Amino acid sequence: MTNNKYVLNWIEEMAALTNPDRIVWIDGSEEQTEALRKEAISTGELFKLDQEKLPNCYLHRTAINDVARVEHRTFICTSKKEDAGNINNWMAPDECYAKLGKLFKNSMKGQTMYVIPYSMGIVGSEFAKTGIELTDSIYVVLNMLIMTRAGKEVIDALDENDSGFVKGLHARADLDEENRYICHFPEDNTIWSVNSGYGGNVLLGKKCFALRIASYLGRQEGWMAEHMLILGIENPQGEVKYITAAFPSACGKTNLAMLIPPEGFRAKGYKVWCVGDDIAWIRVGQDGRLWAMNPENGFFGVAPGTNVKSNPNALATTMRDTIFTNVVHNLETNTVWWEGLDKNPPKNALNWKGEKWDCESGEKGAHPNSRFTASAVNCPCISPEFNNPQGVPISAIVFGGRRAKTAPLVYQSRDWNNGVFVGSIMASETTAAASGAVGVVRRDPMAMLPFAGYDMGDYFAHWIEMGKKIENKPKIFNVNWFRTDDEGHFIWPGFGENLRVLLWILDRCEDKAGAVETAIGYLPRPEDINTEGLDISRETMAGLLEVDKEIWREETKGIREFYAKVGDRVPAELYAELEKLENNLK
Ligand code: OXD
Ligand code: MN
Repeated sequence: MTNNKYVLNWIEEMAALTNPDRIVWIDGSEEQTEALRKEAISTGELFKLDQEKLPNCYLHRTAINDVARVEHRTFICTSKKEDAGNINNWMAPDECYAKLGKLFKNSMKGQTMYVIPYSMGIVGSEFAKTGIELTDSIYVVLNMLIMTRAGKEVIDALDENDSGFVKGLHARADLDEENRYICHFPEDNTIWSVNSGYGGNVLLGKKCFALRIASYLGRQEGWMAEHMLILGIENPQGEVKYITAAFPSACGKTNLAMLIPPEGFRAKGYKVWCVGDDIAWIRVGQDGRLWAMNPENGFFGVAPGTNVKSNPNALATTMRDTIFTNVVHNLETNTVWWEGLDKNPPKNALNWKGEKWDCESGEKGAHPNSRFTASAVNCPCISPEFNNPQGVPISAIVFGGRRAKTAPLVYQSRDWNNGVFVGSIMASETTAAASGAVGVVRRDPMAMLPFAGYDMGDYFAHWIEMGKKIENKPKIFNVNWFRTDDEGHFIWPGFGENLRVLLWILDRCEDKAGAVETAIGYLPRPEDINTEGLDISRETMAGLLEVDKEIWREETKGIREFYAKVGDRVPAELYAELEKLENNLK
């Protein structure tokens, strides 16, 4: 497939370590892909679903001890511990290679090693990057073929003398939880993942490369890899403006990325276009603006809760060419189901573990982290710019979290550094849906807590530095769709209605909307947000936009504690912003 000796030598070395019976290059052809599906079906790794109702759709079940990302087993292996920082787990590279080397040794004996050349971004574009994943799992191959641009064209586009590709090695080995490791060697462009078969740990192009390794590269090369969706809003005049947004998990990120405007706005001609639902690679364009591109080619979305109301576009996307993982198998119709899809759980069905499932038992049928892997091109609202190698110009950056009382529905930061501060203090409160205590504040700066491939303080400093290079800076905002009343009910209707807030944001970017200055930044007045057709009183809007100084004074204490935990590389600019906030709250 290639004469690139860096590629060939590395594969030879990894094959000597893992000892597969054969090595197969993935070319991306339909013939090879179909042969792999057939093989996976024959071994029970995949189940073919009803091909009339769900063409080219399959079901997979992971091991029951292997259903989510394992942050406590995820390591950043830089030669100096301080470069990985206080937030990441760290292991010395030599120690890690030696430790995992033992786990990889002969792990592919009797099996095939698949070589997947893949591109994050449009193949051959100056902003794309190449990776090669070696894996013993057909499930990984088939998922990578959806989530990335993979196959022969990628290796053909790699220069013979290019050694800068990301080297990913994955083996399921024994799926032993105690020996599960997801390790990153940013100084070597290398990722090693062993003893897992769950997507987030093994689809190495996603979190491992496109966030952890890429954030490290971005800092060196002067760009940013962010855990952000990208969406375009088209107004009735046909102009499209783009927003990127970062949210911690369980805040409806994929739903926002594929938002359907409320009826009245649709009638006027508003449209929302999805460019990406999870990751944005962002750089300064020649025009002095920030440009964002989605390095992925598909969606690895959470299934439970996806339904015709919450996200009709995602649901439509999964109707073909999709791999479902750990959802309910409806045996009557040979289709799939998950909690929150509809009110008709199947009577004759298997749960995510493959056991007979009684929908009246009160036990969940789908795993709460069950997933769909679906092709971006099948999304009804995929942006016409999705395949533009330049990406799209960004008007606004939005941060958000799940806060019952603290953060108002929306506010605008004062300037770039203040906006970086707003991103750095991002947090979510735990919900009853997650295990553990309810209402505990978890800090998750820029939603990057488990994804920054280097010290978090340095990461903040990189944001500050980037600001100096952007002539036409996007404005930075914070949203909170999750304010609750005293009975714990959500006040803001959310879903498609969130467009109303995004429109205020875009208007602010063009100085077309009003705001008042408060202790935390600029807030809309109730009348600044278009609530036409919405059953929400002015008082309720005023409540959603309230900033309680007492709660915020408490908040600043939590921020100080968090900064102390991040360590001594938190830039002075952010401490200055924190002091300003403390003074404003006096
Ligand atoms: C994801 C995540 O799966 O952020 O996208 O955990
Ligand atoms: Mn994510």
